[in-house]
Formats: sequence, structure tokens, C-alpha cells
Amino acid sequence: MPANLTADYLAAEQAYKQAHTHEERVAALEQMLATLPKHKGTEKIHAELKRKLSEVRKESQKKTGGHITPAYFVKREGAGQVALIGPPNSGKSQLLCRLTHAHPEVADYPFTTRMPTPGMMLFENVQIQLVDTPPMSSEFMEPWMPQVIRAAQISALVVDPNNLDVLDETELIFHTLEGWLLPPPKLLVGNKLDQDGARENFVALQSLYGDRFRYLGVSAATGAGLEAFAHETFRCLELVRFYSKAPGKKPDLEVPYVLRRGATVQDAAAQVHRDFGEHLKYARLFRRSDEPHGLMVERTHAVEDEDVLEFHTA
Ligand SMILES: Nc1nc2c(ncn2[C@@H]2O[C@H](COP(=O)(O)OP(=O)(O)OP(=O)(O)O)[C@@H](O)[C@H]2O)c(=O)[nH]1
Ligand SMILES: [Mg+2]
Repeated sequence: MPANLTADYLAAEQAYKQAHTHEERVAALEQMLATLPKHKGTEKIHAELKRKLSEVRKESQKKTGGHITPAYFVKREGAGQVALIGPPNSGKSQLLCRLTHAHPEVADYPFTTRMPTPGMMLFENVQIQLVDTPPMSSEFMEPWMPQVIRAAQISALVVDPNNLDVLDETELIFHTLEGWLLPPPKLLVGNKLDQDGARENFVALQSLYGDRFRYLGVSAATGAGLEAFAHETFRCLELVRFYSKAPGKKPDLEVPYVLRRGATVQDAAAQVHRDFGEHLKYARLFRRSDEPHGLMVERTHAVEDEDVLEFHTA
């Protein structure tokens, strides 16, 4: 693997590994081709990508549905999609700005954001998609908010603990989600902790809600707590990363495959290659710890984060 693959290329490769539909695969492969550095060392990869692309294009032409997607719909990319929800002015857009390359409008008045805006956040080597959303308040809520929240795997509620109405705002959002039969947010984010008293107010909020959520104090303005935010969202998504390796070769540790926690070696094999999925006999497990290397594991073995797997077929 040449060392000079760009971050854009690696992001596209991750999107490819995570793709669920033919269209997603085509889009990711096109992106990989567009971002692949062009020199002698990448000729093979280039040819391989072109071959895959024409294969997937053929597949996708076989079964195109032809339905219209609404404008608020955000196509999933990366390992997981997280909706940033919250009351007006809590700093959702500022958070997206700091954590991704997206440029949503940030302003000191409420109801700035009118449409969902996606951005890709990097946690270690995992791309997580954040979706900034319009505010939820008693004054107004976009009628399609439930669809946007439902489309994401989880939501993170962003509040400003110094706002005098923070409790009413938070309660309103919980009740609204309940009414829509949506799961509560996994993560409660106290933003603007750079402001005087915000930390204390956030602690008070935490003691009120107890262990209903995971909590994270951040400042989207200064960047404090944002690394922890990325880690915490990865945990809340309940994902495991794995890498595949060929016998006698080193694994490619740059771009992981990602599965739901609880997935098995059989699921992992199927994700890497259809042949592995269909003919898997066993796998050898390598970990980056001091456990014995190359341990034989059965198909039903649960994959753990950062496993390296070598698939053996019958
Ligand atoms: N002091 C401080 N101000 C912040 C922080 N994050 C955001 N702000 C400010 O808060 C205001 C609102 O930020 P936005 O990101 O637009 O808030 P929002 O939640 O997207 O607002 P809506 O789109 O209206 O829902 C802006 O003036 C930001 O500069 C922070 O961490 N600290
Ligand atoms: Mg906004």
C-alpha cells in the first residue's frame, strides 16, 4: 500500500467499505478514483478500482428503483450517522463546524439552521457522519424532524447549560421524541462550557437526569472536550472495528471495516468478500495485545474492536 494516500482517499475507501447499496458503492468508488494520487505506485490500485466500478455499475443498473428522495434526507456515509439535535442557539452548527469540514451557518440568533447539514468527523481511523439539524422548540419545529432523527443510528442532544430555559427546552425535546416514538438521545452534550458557571449548571443537569444518558461537556468555541466527543459518539454507536489480512501478509490497518457490536466472524467474512461469507470454515484472530497470535476462532465468535482476522475457506 503506497504511503501517500490522502485523507480524502481514505475517507472514500471507508465509505466504500461501509456502503449498503449499489449506489453508495458507485459513489464511493468514483470518489476513490478521483482522490487517488496518480503515479507509478498507484497504477495497480487505479486499474482495480476501475474494474470494480464497472462491475458495481452493471449491478446497480439491474435494479434501480427510481423513487424520489426528499430534500431533508441525508444519505448515510461512513461508519454511523449521528443527529445533532437541540434547542435554538445551543451551538449545534458551531459543533459541526469544529468537528468536520462542513460549513453550516453559525449565528447569535435562533433558528439559523433550516435544513439538515452533514459532515464527516474522524475518530482515530473511523469516519462518523454528524448531521446538524434545525432547532427543536415550542415555537416551531420542522414537520420532517422525526424522519431525520429516525434515519440516524443515534442522536446527541446539544444544550447550553447557561440558558435560563435549558430545563424546559430539554424536557420539551424529550416529550416530543417520546410522542414521535423515537428513542431518547444517547448523549447529552453541554456546550459553551467556556462561559462562567456553565460547568456548574451542567453538573446540576446531570444530577437531575442521573444515568439516563452519557454526558459530555464541551466548548465548540475553544475546542475543549471535542476529542472526547468523537470517542464518546463512537462508543454510543456500539461499533467494532476489524481488519482483514491474508495469510503471511500484513493487514491494512489504515481503514477498518466496521460492524455492530455483537457481530460474528461470519458477519465479518461476509462483509470482506462474498466468497469468504459463503465458504468460511474458520478464521485466525490476531490482536494488538500480547495474547497468542493467530488463535483459531469459529464462525460464531463475536468480533471485538480492533480485531485482525484472517479468513480461511473450505
Ligand atoms: N461562548 C460560546 N459560544 C458558542 C459556543 N458554541 C456556539 N456558540 C455561539 O452560540 C451561537 C449559536 O451557535 P449556533 O451554532 O448557530 O447554534 P445552533 O444550535 O446551530 O442554532 P440554531 O441553528 O438556531 O438551532 C453563536 O453565536 C455561536 O458563536 C461555545 O462553545 N461557546
Ligand atoms: Mg444551527
